[in-house]
Amino acid sequence: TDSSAAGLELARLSTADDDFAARLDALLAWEGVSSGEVQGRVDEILAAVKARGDVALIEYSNRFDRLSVASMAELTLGPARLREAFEGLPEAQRQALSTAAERVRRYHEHQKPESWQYTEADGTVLGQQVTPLDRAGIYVPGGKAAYPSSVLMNALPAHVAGVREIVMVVPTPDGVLNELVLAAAHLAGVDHVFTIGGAQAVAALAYGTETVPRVDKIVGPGNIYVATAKRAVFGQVGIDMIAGPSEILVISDGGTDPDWLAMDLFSQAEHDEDAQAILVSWDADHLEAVAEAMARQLPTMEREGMIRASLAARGALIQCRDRGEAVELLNRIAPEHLELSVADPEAWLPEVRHAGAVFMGRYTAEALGDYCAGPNHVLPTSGTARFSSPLGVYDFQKRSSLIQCSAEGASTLGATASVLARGESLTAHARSAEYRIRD
Ligand code: HSO
Ligand code: ZN
Repeated sequence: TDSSAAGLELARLSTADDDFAARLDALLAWEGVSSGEVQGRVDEILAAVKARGDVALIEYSNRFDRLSVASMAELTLGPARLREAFEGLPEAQRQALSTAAERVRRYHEHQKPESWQYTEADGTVLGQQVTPLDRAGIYVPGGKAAYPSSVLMNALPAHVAGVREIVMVVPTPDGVLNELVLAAAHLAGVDHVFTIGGAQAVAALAYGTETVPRVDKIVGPGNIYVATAKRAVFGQVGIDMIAGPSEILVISDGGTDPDWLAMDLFSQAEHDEDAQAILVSWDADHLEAVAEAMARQLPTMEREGMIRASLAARGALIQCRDRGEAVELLNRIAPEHLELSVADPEAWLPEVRHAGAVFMGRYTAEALGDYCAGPNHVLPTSGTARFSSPLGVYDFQKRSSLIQCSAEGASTLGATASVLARGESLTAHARSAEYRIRD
């Protein structure tokens, strides 16, 4: 790490350096593996909840969240309690949360895929029918990591998809409820909430207990125990992607206010000490100005320590030669968030091949997308935008293929199927097809 502007510990890279490729690799490296010890403890918790249900759930919740409950009723919140949380909020928060929910809902309505059918020349109808999951489970972390915005982002796509029942789990360390989280659950169509967390909550959702209904898919972020538990129950239920630390890549053409860019980078860095904030520009003076703005603004940040730590560990300012190199870099990085802080973002778009979300132009701060613009903020991290997409309505649906043969279709297809079946020596297949051949 090099010091740039005084008091700012932040790596400086240049594509002109001989060791650039190696330094970039080191910067981007992220290993999200859990230790054998965590694995062992998670396996034990999963097995206990599977075997003993509610009793185990209550024991673990009392132990890990320092509670003293005797029944699942004390760990259950119904729709009335969620509504009450919403109604008890100050007017400004109620308004903001409602606006965000409305925008996010509308965006996801656009994502709804249509079922389709077409008819072959022989009269056979073929198609695809889209159906929602019966039940989805939303994991919401407890304490400081509990983001009401994430409740909206995880639950609303499920709601829009038509999921019949949305179950939310959220741990309440020391019994403290987060009213904003409950209010967001109310707006997002969550049916019931259990105040449980950790691997035991994942187990309850995956296997079901006397009280907690078994779900078909578990989504939502969590700590290493939650992530490990989700990996372990995958197959029994569906899971969303396991997210790594949040990242942003900002590309600036030099025309954006350095203070704005400094704050955009900070907004990612303040999430977590492993979060990553990278700025790329071909304008050296501009990079200097942003570094200066960062050094100047840092002491005004409530999370100064966190920001410093993540910038020092994983942040960088990268000087490139030109726009073409910036495009190459962005596709190499495949960032979760890409801010195109440039005059003509539309012109860049055709060249953006890998990015979770693209924030186009100087006015489009990631923070707006994090809360309320409309698109989902659950995005592929750590370069997985190469092969995956934001959380969406499609994650709460599945597709069934449809075939309805006409008599003529069965006859002509029967001939083809028969030949292929005999080639595989599967006689029943062949004869099943052949019965339907008309002579
Ligand atoms: N940037 C985060 C989302 C978030 N930001 C929630 C604030 N609250 C995930 O990409
Ligand atoms: Zn954020």
